[in-house]
Amino acid sequence: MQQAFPFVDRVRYEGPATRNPFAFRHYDADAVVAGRPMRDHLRFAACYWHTMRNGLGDPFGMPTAAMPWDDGTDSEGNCLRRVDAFVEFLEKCGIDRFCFHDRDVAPELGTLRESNAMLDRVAAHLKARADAAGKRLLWGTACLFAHPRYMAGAATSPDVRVFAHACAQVKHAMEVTHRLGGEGYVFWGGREGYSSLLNRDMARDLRHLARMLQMAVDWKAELGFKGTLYVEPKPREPSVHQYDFDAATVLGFLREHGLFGKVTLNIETNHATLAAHDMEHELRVAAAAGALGSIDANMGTPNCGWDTDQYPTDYSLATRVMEVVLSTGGFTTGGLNFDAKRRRESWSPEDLFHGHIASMDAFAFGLKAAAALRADGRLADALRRRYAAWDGELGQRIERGEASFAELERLVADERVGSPASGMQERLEDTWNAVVWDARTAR
Ligand code: XLS
Ligand code: NI
Ligand code: NI
Repeated sequence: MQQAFPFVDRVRYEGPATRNPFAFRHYDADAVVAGRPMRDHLRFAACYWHTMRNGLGDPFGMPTAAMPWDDGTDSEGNCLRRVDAFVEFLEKCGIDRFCFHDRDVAPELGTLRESNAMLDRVAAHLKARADAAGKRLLWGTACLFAHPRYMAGAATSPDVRVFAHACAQVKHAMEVTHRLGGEGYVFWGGREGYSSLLNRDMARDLRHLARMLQMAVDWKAELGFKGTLYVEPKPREPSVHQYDFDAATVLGFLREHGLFGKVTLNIETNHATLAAHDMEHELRVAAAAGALGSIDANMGTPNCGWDTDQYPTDYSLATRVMEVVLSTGGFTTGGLNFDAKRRRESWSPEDLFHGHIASMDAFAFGLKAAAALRADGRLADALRRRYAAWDGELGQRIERGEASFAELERLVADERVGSPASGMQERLEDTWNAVVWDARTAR
């Protein structure tokens, strides 16, 4: 078989001093950090859509990416070759997992039945190749946003036949995910939103979205699929407003419709920043609800205002993400999926490796730094001290719901309640720097 990436054999760990651009400086898959091998903490996945299917076109320019293994057609032979190239990429880059949309793997044909049949054949090849290479499916999903029928949404389309088609497509995508041993299934509501409220009934749209998710929960049980169902929030783009705006919005929606606990969250960095949140905010909202399922790891350019899906190469960002992940006890079925693409100018196949290598190293650094912050303990101590009074008798009575306004009024009416202790934000930031950056040579 002709290789798609003949310029590299296998990316290996060479340590922080290496000058080899095809080596890891921090990601040492089997090295143990905080009690577990790095690969088990990080659970890296590459995505099929950006890695194999993104030609790097933009709204103003043609695709630029060189993909010598791909003849640009929808033929079955071409789909099968792409599978081979993808698995070769995973093996050479040392990435254990992957994610896909149904339509990344095989094209949309005349009818759903025809599309399903071809997807089944290509997916069988993908399963055989992935199994042989020991690669696992982190999650699958259905593309419910590219075809013109989905222009006004899928589950929230005003057209009931479109809703029905979307459900049928999800049914099959879940089946394929199950067949491939997928650990999860994602709903990203690409166009589940609106561009104008003049032509949309928002309350009805939301009920329809809940109906689709409930049918997915039912189908999961019927299939015997044990993976996790995730919703991936995003506030806008391509729609003006998307119903899955952010983590808090989705959690409220799930609770309202009896889906909480059955569906959890997949949080993406660039979607967080589009919602004017830090990634850490989104992760903490999800974690507080016990719903931090998985992460789409990328980053954006906040002053650009678009889902630029850049590779998450920022050490500081990766550290803050891993701090939250470690605080929840780590991923179970989820992982770090690189929902990221190269810049349009980084068109060569080599750049696919550099994007992933830089991101894997950033997260390996982030993992070590987050573990060091936890071991150091000063930040956690400061937080504990700040809330210490809540552990006293009064605080505990309030938290248990045993206090009333009248009682609290009696308590403070004659007291001069002044300022709380200093928040010491700058000192905490300095401690963070000391542990993450100053100690970096030790790692
Ligand atoms: C797009 C989303 C998409 C989902 C999968 O912005 O991030 O790529 O992750 O449908
Ligand atoms: Ni995503
Ligand atoms: Ni995205």
